[in-house]
Amino acid sequence: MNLLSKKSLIVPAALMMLSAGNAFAKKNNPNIVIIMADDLGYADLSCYGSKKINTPNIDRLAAEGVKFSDFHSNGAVCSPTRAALLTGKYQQRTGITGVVTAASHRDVGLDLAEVTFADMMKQAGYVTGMFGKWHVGYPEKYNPVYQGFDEYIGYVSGNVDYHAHIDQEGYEDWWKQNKLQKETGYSTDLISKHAVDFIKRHKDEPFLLYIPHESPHGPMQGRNTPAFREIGKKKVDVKRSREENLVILKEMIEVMDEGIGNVMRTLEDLNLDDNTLIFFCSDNGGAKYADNTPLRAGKGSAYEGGHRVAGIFKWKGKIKPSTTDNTALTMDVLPTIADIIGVDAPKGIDGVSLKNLLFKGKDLNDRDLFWQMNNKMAMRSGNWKLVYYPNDKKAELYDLGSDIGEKNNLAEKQPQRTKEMTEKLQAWYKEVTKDAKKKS
Ligand SMILES: [Ca+2]
Repeated sequence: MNLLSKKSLIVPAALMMLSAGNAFAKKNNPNIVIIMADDLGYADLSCYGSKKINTPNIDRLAAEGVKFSDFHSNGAVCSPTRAALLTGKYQQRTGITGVVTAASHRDVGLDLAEVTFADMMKQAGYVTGMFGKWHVGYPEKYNPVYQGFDEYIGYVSGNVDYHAHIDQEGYEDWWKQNKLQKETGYSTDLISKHAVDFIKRHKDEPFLLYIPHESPHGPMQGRNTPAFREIGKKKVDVKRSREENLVILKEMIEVMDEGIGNVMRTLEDLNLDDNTLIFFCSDNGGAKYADNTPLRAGKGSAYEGGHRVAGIFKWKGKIKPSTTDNTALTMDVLPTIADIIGVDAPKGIDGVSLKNLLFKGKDLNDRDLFWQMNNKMAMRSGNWKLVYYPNDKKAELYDLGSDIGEKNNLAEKQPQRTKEMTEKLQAWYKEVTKDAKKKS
């Protein structure tokens, strides 16, 4: 869809008619809630093995839904995964292949011509709200309200001071719709509060609620950590021991879990939980203080620790509680929603619907999956994992079935498989970047 045709969707009169008609026709369509943690370690939830961090509410989502052991973020850092979530495509097609940084990317953003899941659902008659981190464009013209979200409160950078709401470069960064607006509070609590308020206000109509949390991305700040960023000043580091930071990390994740619990209870109190799909994931692997056990490396890496993340879908009465080792990616969320609400997904997407897996336990068809971040690339074909460094033309091959920690490089023992996978990975990269203008 080009920019012109997308813009034609937002002609107010036409949209009002469309919304009214669809809202009536699809009154029983499920509400969709998408919750994304930021830089959460694979083992930083108790339901994924943490012995230190208590996440009873996310644990309940996992116990009452489908818990993936092999879910992946499309990127190993923030912005690329968000571009893939929003569009259902490999992010390379959108040009957002790296972090949209506060220092060097203040004038780029996700092209408005991209059709996001919010555009798709708005067109299907949903009211759409987003509370939290955007990170696919700083300028006002790339604000979420121009990408299908009726309501937006949050920040557009990669991270803000949790109290002062100032980005790494010293810019004020807390928005209500497309305007900067100061608000007092701890960002994780504000995000949860606005999400709950949105549900209460829209309980009588189908809604999409996107909750991209700041937690547990740095800066490491709990509810009572004083603000330390100031407008006009670049970020400063607070000196603390690793142990002190681990205490704060635990609080950051537990406060997010508490807010997710408030969202879940609000849905239950309003008798919406049997008509609401909730999805939870992280945007990439855990960073410096995270626990990614048993995976190798973490955020930014082409090893599993960079991109294998928690992934949970819950829908009371529709999804039978279970665990699955099917491999899925962030870009599968959009086509899954399209399939569930009965609309056509936008053309040219790469993700696949997980509906039959979620509802019927039917395994996904085999498919090759690919990652690329700066000078690192990776590919999965079943349990085979290729890690490739294009600058050095160096390939590593792992059998995740017996070596989840990617310790035993089999590239020399299996030259043919390594060669074939490398060629497929290179062909994929050529294809997904052929029409894309690189933005980050
Ligand atoms: Ca992140």
